[in-house]
Amino acid sequence: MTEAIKLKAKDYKSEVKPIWCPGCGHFSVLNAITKAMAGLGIDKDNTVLVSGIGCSSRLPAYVDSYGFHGVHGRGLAIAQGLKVARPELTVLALGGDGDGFSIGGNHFIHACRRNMDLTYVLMDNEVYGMTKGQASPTTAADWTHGKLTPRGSGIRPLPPASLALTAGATFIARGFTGDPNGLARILVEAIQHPGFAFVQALSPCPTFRPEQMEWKRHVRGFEPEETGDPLEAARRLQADDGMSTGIIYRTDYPAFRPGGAPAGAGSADTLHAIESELRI
Ligand SMILES: Cc1ncc(C[n+]2csc(CCOP(=O)(O)OP(=O)(O)O)c2C)c(N)n1
Ligand code: SF4
Repeated sequence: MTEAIKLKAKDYKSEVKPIWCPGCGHFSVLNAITKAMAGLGIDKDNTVLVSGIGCSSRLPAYVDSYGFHGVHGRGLAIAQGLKVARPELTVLALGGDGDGFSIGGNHFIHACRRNMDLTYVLMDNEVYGMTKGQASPTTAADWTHGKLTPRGSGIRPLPPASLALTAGATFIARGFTGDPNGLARILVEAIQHPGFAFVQALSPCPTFRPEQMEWKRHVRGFEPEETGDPLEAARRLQADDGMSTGIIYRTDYPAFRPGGAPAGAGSADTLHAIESELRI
């Protein structure tokens, strides 16, 4: 019998060279994903990376597995359809904060509550990079940028992890591209989680948000790291400035299967309690 050859992270990279700007955080997300795939010994032939549109959404082309570079904001819709049709596949959906929370926001909410067994990586740089620096749903209200938002958008940013918690995601984590090993560790756990795993990767855009290069001075680990209590997770997120990293919340809840309510599916009471705790 021949022994399976253990692949290294570099073996999961395709021959297509990324065209991201020098210093873009998305390079580190690519490294973390390929490290996680190698760590788990993931079978390339049974793995699909699905994305929308944006600089971040180019990532599937750079991984040597199956991929689908989809339509703007529709990565999660495609990924969930794929998982229904081929439940045996490992499915990762990826994209930016513009892709996932503007045009794709509705899909995100329903993906959280549907709890299909897949991983969603939000590469969050708080800007539309590909289209030259418009404010996104995670951009601070007072961020000014040239002629596009000379006085800021004036709109409060969405909190990704809190939104995921309220909508019912069963695994929620935040990583930082300045710590690709930490991000890879989170991704290993996310991919193994039997439900919808949401990973927010803080991924600076040096071209349109050069000030984000300072994030490395502000990120820190969540203390204590993880809870399975949604109200405790809500309290911690409420007190957090968005710069704490690690696994925030993980719970067991039956993953979606087509054809009816899963055994153990509960009521909306918990989600309502989280919502009032977070006041969003
Ligand atoms: C239907 C549609 N609307 C708008 C666009 C233009 N568009 C392309 S990428 C993008 C936003 C990308 O930002 P984000 O998802 O945050 O990714 P980043 O480029 O920052 O990695 C927009 C608005 C489009 N391609 N299709
Ligand atoms: S514009 Fe920003 S997000 Fe896009 S590749 Fe350049 S640094 Fe990365």
